[in-house]
Amino acid sequence: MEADEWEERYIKAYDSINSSISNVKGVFVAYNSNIDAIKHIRAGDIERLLKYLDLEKVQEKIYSYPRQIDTPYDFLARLLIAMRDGKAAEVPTYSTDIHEWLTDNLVFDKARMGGQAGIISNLLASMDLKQVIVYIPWLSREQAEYFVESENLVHPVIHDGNFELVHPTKAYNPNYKSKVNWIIEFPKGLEVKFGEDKFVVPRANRLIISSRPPWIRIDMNDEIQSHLTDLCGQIDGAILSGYQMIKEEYEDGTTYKDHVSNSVDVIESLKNCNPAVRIHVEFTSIQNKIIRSAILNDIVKSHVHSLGLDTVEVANALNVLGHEELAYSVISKGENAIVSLYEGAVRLLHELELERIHIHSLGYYICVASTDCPVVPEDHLECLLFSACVAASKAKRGFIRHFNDIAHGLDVPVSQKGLDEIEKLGIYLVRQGVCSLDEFRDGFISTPHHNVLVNPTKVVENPIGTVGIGDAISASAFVAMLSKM
Ligand code: 8BR
Ligand code: GLC
Repeated sequence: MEADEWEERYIKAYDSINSSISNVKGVFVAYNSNIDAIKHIRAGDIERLLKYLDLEKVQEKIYSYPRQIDTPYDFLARLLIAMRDGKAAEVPTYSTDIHEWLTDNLVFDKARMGGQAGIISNLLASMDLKQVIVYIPWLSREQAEYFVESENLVHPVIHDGNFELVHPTKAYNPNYKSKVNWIIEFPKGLEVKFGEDKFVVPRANRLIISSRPPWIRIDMNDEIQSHLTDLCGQIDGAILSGYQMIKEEYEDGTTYKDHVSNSVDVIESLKNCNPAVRIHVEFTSIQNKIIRSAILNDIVKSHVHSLGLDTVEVANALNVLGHEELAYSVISKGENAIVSLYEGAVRLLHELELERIHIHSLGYYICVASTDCPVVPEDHLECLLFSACVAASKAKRGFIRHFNDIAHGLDVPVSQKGLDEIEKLGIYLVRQGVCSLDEFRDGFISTPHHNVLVNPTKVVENPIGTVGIGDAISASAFVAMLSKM
């Protein structure tokens, strides 16, 4: 299909979801929210920071590739790597020193809602969904103020022994502190001088320094958990994220196994009283392979219906599931990376016993759905196009405050690069005898084992920001799907 035919389909998809979205009764969202301190890197910023540091030590750190941030050297090394490659990265820090150093030396431009669950619940509430029930285990007073003021956004609390749903600003615990992450956004084309070296940033992207204070726990208050079944009639689906924060061992003697099992209990209680409920997990970058494997094998596999992730995360997932070669080929810049991505998606769908897996990349999405997925492929494709429209609107204007704001994404043209990429996958699938080129160009392919949906997206030339777009894509496609069930 040509770009102009896709444009027409985009308009149809937007109209279609606009009229079906009110079918969704409600969505439950947990666990992670934090405050994002956002800094946009401008010309001269890096050179200024480097003035305070020993260049040779920074270079050594670039070679050793720090996996956690303890010092300004670790920070500069990971920032220079991310900028040089134009790649997104998220690196944890366990001390508050780096926060203080950044506050003194870099100064943030603005503070925003951060964390996948925080970003997603604000987006869905702003999309005028009937009810968004968000649960954050460490909701502090300051954090609560970052939730949009909207009547459809509520948080469970126990008041005088009664289970109630109230706005997050009425549900916080005054004893809790806030988790602050640093988001360093860098623009495409920025020239960076590093000693004798010079490079130009190839793609706008961001580095996240994720603070991991010791009190962070991915678990649910027992009393609230015992009332989860009260929500059964009020929700069609749940979006869960934040599992990357699970640690191998805790100071109180518990281990990741306790937290994994609590997470599974929550999922099972949500499903028990309403078997039609759908569970989506938003995957992310997880440095620790034991935790990454536990999330996939013990939480996602056989408990969860839907998984959302980007291409690097697909490679990471394949890697811990024993498909190292395929993982490598997904992130290689080779001609056939998109073919490997598709093969990887198929493997993840079947091995993790999912109903759908939605992969977003710059320029196209691939979604593989099981044959018993309750949404027909034609409708499912509309959900993906709708989510690309959400992404384009967010990249272009930086915010979505009402459902109608999503329509701004329609003005962004379909990516020619994306169309060229997916054509490579089409040729491969035709060669394999999976479908004809015409069928592929229609965007959905049915096979006896699964259905495949592939679409080009709308890419904003100079995005206002990139943080949270992946969350917006996955969440909006998932709720659009709920609206079509
Ligand atoms: P993650 O944050 O999970 O990596 O997801 C980011 C997603 O945002 C990408 O997969 C891509 O689809 C989308 N995106 C980015 Br990055 N820049 C964009 C842009 N300029 N226009 C539209 N979508 C974009
Ligand atoms: C991760 C980060 C958070 C950021 C979010 C955006 O959850 O920890 O800081 O807001 O990703 O996707």
